[in-house]
Amino acid sequence: MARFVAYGSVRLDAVVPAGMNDEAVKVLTEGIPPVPYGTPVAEAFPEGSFARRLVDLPEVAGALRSLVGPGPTVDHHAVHVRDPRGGEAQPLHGDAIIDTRVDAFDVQLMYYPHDVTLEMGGTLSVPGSHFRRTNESDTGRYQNLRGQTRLVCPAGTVVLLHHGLWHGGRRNDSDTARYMFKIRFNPTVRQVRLWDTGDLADPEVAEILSTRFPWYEAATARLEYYNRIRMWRALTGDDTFDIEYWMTRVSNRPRRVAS
Ligand SMILES: O=C(O)CCC(=O)C(=O)O
Ligand SMILES: [Fe+2]
Repeated sequence: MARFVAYGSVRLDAVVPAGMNDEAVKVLTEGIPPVPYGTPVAEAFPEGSFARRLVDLPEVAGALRSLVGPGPTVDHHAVHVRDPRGGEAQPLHGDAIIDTRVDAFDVQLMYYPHDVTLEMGGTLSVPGSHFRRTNESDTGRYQNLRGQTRLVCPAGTVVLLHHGLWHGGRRNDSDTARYMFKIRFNPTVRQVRLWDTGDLADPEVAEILSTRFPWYEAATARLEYYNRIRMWRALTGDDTFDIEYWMTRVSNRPRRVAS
């Protein structure tokens, strides 16, 4: 969970079995019926449907349970195809720049049914960018950022993204269409200690939350650390958690009146 807070995503390689990956392209091409915002998963994806089997896979269900909790609803879902020799990349963007919640977050599931090679237009993302909710056209001006990752993955990979993470489908320079199925989940419970918290006191937590990415500048990176601490406090319910006193410093508002 600390890694998710620092990086803004979690990647589950090849968790979807080959049989389902084989079915996927046909199912995704035919289309998954759209649902209105806020539809419970069980209603959005009927028992036995492809999407339901996908979200019920133990690794996927476990990660979703830890991140958004039980009974999430579907915000929207979409199939994204990067056409062979498509000629263009999608501009870098965050999906939710107006969403500045601290104590709740949405999760975007991205599922890749086939191997994605470097040429195939895998989703580019910028680790640690999810707290920078800048205007979409400002974000889109960046062509490449140090530390960005362009997804190369085996068939059946699922990536779960924080709603603020900067990302974009890359240009597909191969002869094969690249498929990706995305589902955005909204929580319906408070996102507090929903995961296995047995190792909360492990010093590695603070170390992971202090991860530095190559695009960070020395001073403004504190904005990232500060926002991670804020998110970690919300996730754990521990209002005393801090690293290097970053949050303590900026919340120091003495009430005592000098005599
Ligand atoms: O096609 C892609 O890799 C990314 C599409 C996208 O931006 C999204 O699903 O939010
Ligand atoms: Fe997007």
